[in-house]
Amino acid sequence: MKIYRDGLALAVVLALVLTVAGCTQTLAALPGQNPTTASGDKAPKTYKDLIVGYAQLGAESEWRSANTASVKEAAADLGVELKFSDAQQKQENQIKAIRSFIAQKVDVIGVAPLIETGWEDVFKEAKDAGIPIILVDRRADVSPNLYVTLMGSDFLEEGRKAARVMATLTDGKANIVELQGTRGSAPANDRFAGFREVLKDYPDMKIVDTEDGNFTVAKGKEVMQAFLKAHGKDVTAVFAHNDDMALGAIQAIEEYGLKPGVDIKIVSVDAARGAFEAMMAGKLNATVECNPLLGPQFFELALKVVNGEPVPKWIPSVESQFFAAQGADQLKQILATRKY
Ligand code: GYE
Repeated sequence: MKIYRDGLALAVVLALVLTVAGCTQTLAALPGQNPTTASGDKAPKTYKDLIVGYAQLGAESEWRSANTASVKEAAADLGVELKFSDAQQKQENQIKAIRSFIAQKVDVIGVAPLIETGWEDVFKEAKDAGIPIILVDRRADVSPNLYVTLMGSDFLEEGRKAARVMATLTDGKANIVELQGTRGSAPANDRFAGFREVLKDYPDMKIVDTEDGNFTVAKGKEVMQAFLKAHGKDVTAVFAHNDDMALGAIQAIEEYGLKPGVDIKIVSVDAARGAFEAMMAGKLNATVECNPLLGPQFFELALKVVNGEPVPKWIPSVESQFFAAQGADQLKQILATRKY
């Protein structure tokens, strides 16, 4: 019995140690950083001492504009010196921006990686220069020691939520077309997978077509037009990986002569202003929230990191979901409290 108990205690201690080691990381080991304050020989840095580079991926959606605004506003409020770059949805531009931040010897680099792959080399260059990388919004497929933390949403869960909402809206029977976000991006990969995970429980919900709509209104519309041309009135539901593509799809459905939200049920992700307006007009049925207002939290983390404080390896955003069925009055009230 005692052996069992001791063994159990050891296992618990080990598990705790492993959890802490796996979830948090101090940056004390990175070269070129302010040493820990514990030694007392250097005052901790403040926001006013910070120079931060932010490699934004583009301006493709309402979500992205809100994210950029949040980062810029927070930097101005806190007095952080921000070097901001917009890569216009091109990975090579993002890589160039990171290299230029390294050359300028910024304290921390924030990156919202366009796609998951292709970051290993440039992240290593940052690490060699002693500059910590914080991933904002999207994951990058790199060894975990090449970034300090990831802050952002659980995209898999967003995909699951969208499927559950769709099941309710369609009584578990639907011919779905899917507008995917940018191919190879973490949110597109995970929303795709999470949606299918839940659909396994609904044999009468079928995905009849799926295409990349690059998270934009224009591409969402174009792809939806092609879906309608190929499948016509067989389409009964749309899952759009973001609101902007759903708005494009709504235009295509109306031009085709059908009623979005009625003839074809539509569920998207983000919960941006445009989605609320479409829900109030009864054209969009539901949207799963994905929070872009990451600026204040990003700089808080950046400051902790340069001061050698431990931070969790992933900081998930807290999110909700909204439905046309809540009614225009309630949606209007909610919208009045939102920043995006
Ligand atoms: O859902 C979409 C944007 O990465 C979470 O990117 C973000 C996604 C968001 O373009 O609208």
